[in-house]
Amino acid sequence: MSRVFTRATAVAAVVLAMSTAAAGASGTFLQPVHVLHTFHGPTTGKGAFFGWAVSELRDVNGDGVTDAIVGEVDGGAKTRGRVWVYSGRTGHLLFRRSGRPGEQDGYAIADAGDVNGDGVSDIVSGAPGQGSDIVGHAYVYSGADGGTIVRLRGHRHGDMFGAAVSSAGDVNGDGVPDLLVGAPGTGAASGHAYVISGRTFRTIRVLSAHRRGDEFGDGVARTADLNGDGMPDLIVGASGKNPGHGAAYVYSGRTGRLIRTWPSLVVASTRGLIRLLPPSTITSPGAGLDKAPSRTKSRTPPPPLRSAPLSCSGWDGSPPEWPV
Ligand SMILES: [Ca+2]
Ligand SMILES: [Ca+2]
Ligand SMILES: [Ca+2]
Repeated sequence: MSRVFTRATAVAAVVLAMSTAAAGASGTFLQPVHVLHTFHGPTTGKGAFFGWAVSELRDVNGDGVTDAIVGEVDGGAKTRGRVWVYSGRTGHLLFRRSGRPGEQDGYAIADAGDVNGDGVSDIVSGAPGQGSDIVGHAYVYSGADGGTIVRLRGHRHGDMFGAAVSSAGDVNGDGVPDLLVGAPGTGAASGHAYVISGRTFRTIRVLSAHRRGDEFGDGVARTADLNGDGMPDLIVGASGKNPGHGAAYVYSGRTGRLIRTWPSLVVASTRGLIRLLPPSTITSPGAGLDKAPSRTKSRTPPPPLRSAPLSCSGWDGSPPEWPV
């Protein structure tokens, strides 16, 4: 991968948009926001990249308030990577997990839904590691106690399995939420995205754009049921597609059929709205991206963002509705 590292934050903040409130302890924001909690990298300090990935998590401690997950991709001895889970109500740490040496656990994180059927949402965390001789992994941790439910292993060296993770929703209708794990690969690899059963952890389907260097799978997400078949559908980003532009692919969650392709880079999706970066912004992958995996860490400052992320209709792909 050729993109430079641009997310050097050591702080993750949970913020609530407000009309009048000023910025809190995290610093000064351009937008009017009220800072609810500020989480500092607790132990590992410089170079740990606490805050590399963040996600909300459906209430896991039963206080009725949504909780938070923070990834610390290089934290711990030998870049194990760490995953921190905090109470959204109090900001207190609920539990912490670590990967194995070199795994970079917490590179990507998401609410997995309740995979083990205990009534509490669980956590999926990507641990892709670095280097062409590394096979990536993805963990599913219990949201109730942080215990490891499963450690999934990639399929080949250098596949970066776990560089992006998401719940897939229940795409096979067995009542258990399934998983979506991206493996964009390195160098000229074409990349894949794996749809994995949340019940058996066997691969249901492998998605691929079959184009070398596309980095297909470096962003993954589930979305609403866009084709009306009653199953959630899936989005996969391929930022290397058409160098400097990227592409996004939407698949039927039920059949894996390609529904739509966008010639831009997926940032995030929710409820049928798909946020895209227009090509002119792709030179600054860390600016506003939810998932901007990069293997080349550099102190090079990012170039200025030349335009804003946009939202498109997930239903019909109609043009951007408003800047975000
Ligand atoms: Ca659970
Ligand atoms: Ca399922
Ligand atoms: Ca569907």
